[in-house]
Amino acid sequence: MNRKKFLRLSSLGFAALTSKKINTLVLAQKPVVISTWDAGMAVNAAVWKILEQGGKALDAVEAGAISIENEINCCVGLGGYPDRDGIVTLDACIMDEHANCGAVAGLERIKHPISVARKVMELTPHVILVGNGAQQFAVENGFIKEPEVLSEEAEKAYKDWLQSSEYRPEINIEKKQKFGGPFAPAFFKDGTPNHDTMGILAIDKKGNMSGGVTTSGMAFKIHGRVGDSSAIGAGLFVDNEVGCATSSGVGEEVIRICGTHLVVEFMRQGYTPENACRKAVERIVNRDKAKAKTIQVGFLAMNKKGEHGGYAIQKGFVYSIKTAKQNEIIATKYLL
Ligand code: SD4
Repeated sequence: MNRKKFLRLSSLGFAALTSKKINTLVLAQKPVVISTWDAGMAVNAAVWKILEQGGKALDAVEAGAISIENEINCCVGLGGYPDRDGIVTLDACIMDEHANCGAVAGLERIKHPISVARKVMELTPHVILVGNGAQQFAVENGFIKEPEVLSEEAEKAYKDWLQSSEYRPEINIEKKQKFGGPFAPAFFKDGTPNHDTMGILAIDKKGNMSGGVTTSGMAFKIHGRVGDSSAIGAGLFVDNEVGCATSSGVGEEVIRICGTHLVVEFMRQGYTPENACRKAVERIVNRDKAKAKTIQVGFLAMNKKGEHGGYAIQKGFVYSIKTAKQNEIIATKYLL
C-alpha cells in the first residue's frame, strides 16, 4: 500500500471515528481483532484475512504487524523515527495462548522485528534478544540486513529535532490541537506520525488469544533505550483463561507498573476490559499527577468473551476493531 492510500485509509477511519460515541463495554462475536490507534484499521484488515478463514490468532497478529512494518513512511518499523544518534532501533514482542512469548529490543536494520520475536519464541529457550545479538540471530535465521537509511519523513523530522535536541516525550498531546479535531489521528495533516507503536490483540474462532506489538519506540530516545513494547507484562500480556492487553504511550510509565499484566489481573478480578484499563491508568496518574498531565499512556484490553475496551490518561487514544459485523474506530475514555 502506498503512503497516499494509507493516509486515505487513516482519514476514512477518522471520519468514522468522529461519528462514534465513546465506548463503554462491547461484546463482539469471535473472532475479534483490536489494534491500537486508527492506523489499526489497515492492520486489522490483514489480521482478519487469517482469522476469518479459521486461522490461528498467533499467525493473524504476526501478519497484522508485518503489514504495518511494511509501510515505508510509517511510524512503525524501519520507516520510523530514529533515536538521538539518528539510528532506527526497533522493539517488538509476541505472545500466544500458552504463554509462549518472544521479543526483540534495539534491533537495527531488520524489516520485521515481529517475526524475529516469533522466532525467538519458537527457536530458542529465551524470551528476549537485544541489539547486535538480536540482529545476528535474525540474520542467521534468514532475515535480510537492510541498508541503514532513514525514511524521507524520518530524516526530515530528525534534522528538525537536531535544532533543539530536546527530548520531550509528549505523545499525542500538543499536536492534537493543531489538527483541530476531537481525537488525535495516526497522522497529522502535515503527515507527521503521532505515535509509533502498533499493539494488536486477537481471539480466533477456537477462542484462543494472542497479541503482538511492534514499534520504533519513542522518537529521538537515547541510543540503547528500550521501551515497554518488547517487555512482556508491560507492553503486552496474554492469559488465555482471562484476557489480553496492550499499551501505547510513554513506555517507562507502563513498565513501572507492569501495565498490561496489571490490566489482565484486574480482568481476572472481574473488571470489564475498560475498567481494568482505567484502574491501570489510575495507578500511573496517582503516582505522579503533575507528570501524568504531560504524557500519554493508553491501555487496550479484551477478555475471553470477546468484550473489549480501552482507557487513557489523556483525550486522544483510540483503537480499531474488526469482527464479522464491525469495522470501526472506537475512542476511549480518559482520566485527565
Ligand atoms: C515506547 N510505548 O517506546 C512506546 C511508544 C509508543 O506510540 O507507544 N508510541 O515507549
